[in-house]
Amino acid sequence: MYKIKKLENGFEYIEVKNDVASAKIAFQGAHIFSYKRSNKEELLWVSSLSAFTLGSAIRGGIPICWPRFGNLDKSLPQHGFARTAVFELVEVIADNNTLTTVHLRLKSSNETKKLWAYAFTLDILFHISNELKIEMITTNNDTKEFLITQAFHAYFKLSDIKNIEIFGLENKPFLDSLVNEEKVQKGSIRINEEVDRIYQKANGKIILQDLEKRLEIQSKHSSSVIVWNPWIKKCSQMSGMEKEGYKSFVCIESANAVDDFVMLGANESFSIEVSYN
Ligand code: TA6
Repeated sequence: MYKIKKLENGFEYIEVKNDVASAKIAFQGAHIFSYKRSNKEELLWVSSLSAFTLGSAIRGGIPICWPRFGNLDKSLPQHGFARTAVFELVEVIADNNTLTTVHLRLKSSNETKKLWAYAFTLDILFHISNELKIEMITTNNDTKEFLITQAFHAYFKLSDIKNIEIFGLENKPFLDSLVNEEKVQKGSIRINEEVDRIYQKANGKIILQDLEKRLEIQSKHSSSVIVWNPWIKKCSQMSGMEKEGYKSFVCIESANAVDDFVMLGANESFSIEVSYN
């Protein structure tokens, strides 16, 4: 079952409910901001100060960074423009009571071409069952090739940042974005300061352990993973962020970033996929 809902300010989203899970997905940015398995807690963190207005990205959930991750390319907004663009609904498929697929699409327009002069189609498919799986498919409808970097910028809800441990990135090289230095991960990851790292060659399973709660993150066609927490100072300076928000989320972002960029020729497509289980 699904319903299209509208906040008083006209902000629209789709609410999905089936026998095993529920989800809320905003048309703006194809931005999922709630996923919950029937017998489990909410997976995604959303700031209580987040805007739900057109033009500003929701602080939390899973923002889609496209056609750029980060701010290396100054010609585009940080994390690209898809997260504030309004997607159209292609279809909702609910073949049975335990899996619902929501298909949203963004096509290039005069507006997007003012920012990025290419013809494209961006399809996002959410498979909502007792796991959450998301596919992001870029199609180059242009006559010229283009480059993309991208990410599922997922904010995971925590008991407390001090309780978590992240496995699966041991011995992986990473770019420490805070000091712009290449380093190598030693052991598992615990967070007790600001962290902003882009792991490379990272295409294995990632485990987020939070006390007895265990989340498995598996991606396809992606070998970059960003781990981010703004900690105290940065958190107090960010838009739509609670002062102590850093205590209750961590971002683990499956991506194509830095050297793991994607070059797409005319009429070619590329799909990145992630599942949370
Ligand atoms: O993914 C980590 C990061 O790139 C950080 O550097 C920080 O800027 C974060 O994203 C949030 O970015 P935003 O543009 O949503 O404020």
